[in-house]
Amino acid sequence: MKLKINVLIMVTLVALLSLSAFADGETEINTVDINADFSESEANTSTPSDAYESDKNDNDKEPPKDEGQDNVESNVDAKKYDFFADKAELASDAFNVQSYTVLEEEKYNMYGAECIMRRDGAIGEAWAIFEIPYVSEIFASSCHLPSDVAPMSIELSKDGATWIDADITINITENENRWTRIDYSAENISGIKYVKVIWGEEANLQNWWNPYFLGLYANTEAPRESEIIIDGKDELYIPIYEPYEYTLCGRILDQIGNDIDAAVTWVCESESVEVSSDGKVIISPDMIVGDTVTVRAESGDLFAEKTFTLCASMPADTDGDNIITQRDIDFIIENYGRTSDDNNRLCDADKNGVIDIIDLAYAARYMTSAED
Ligand SMILES: [Ca+2]
Ligand SMILES: [Ca+2]
Repeated sequence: MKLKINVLIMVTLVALLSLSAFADGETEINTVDINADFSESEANTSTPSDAYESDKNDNDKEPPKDEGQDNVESNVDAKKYDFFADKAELASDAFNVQSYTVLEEEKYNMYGAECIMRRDGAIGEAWAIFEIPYVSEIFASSCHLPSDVAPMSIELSKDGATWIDADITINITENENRWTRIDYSAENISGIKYVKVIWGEEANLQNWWNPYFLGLYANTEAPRESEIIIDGKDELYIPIYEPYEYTLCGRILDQIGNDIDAAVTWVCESESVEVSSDGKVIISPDMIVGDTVTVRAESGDLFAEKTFTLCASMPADTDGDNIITQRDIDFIIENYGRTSDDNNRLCDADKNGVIDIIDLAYAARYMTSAED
């Protein structure tokens, strides 16, 4: 019921607005059926949805146009962009935003848009976030009451938590007989996964639906190697009895933080350890506990360095965190009765070649009760 009332108010206001906007114009007065079933209109999303699917599969297109509508009047060449969004359902997150199917009689005023986003019936803060991994360029448009033009803003984020202002170019087009259109474009974006569209503060607090967001288009860049991460703690724990071998673990990330399936090459100049190019660490018998070793991971022009402190590990510490916890006990029990091999050798605390009661008792004796 409340929705219905809101809808009636909105439709009435739009009707009044249309009359006002066209009073001096070429008398294209919108006729609005105030009995129109809004919920049915809202539910009718099959066409825009189909259009979106079709757009997604088309690599070289213009924003969707209505037949006979001069939809794109922008100075921006929209051809190079892929369609991304014109409704809230396509957002990964949104606040105070709804999708609205543009009425036939509104389409001229809305530059031919079939569906738009607008505030969800309440003035004030409103935004929508779109996930566009590797976005490199943006083109967006909004439509404003001529008497109430407050440009939207666009923010960008790599992780969805920290946001920066997009460096956007704004082009405002005033039209005597239509709502004012604003086009937004931004280029040279890199390392970004999320685009946030934020509604501006309009002067007229009655017009909660203003502005209409017409759509978002974007281009993307190719993933590329951007950063090397060397995993592991700062301490390199060496089991007391053996085994002189560790494999360093490094990962290559692209510009938005996704793993790239490529190997790093390891380099280390140290007297305490030898490191093979694939990351295998051989400990010298002369190793001194407390020595530090700096390793370098390389891939192309990228590199990362990390300094480890060499420490003596505890027998029966099966996971290298240098404390004995229930996790180590569980792993010893899992391997109980087996002979020592590459996978379970750290369970063999006394190094007699078998994982048995001695190893379990040792681990139990030195277990730290708290997991931390
Ligand atoms: Ca442990
Ligand atoms: Ca043993």
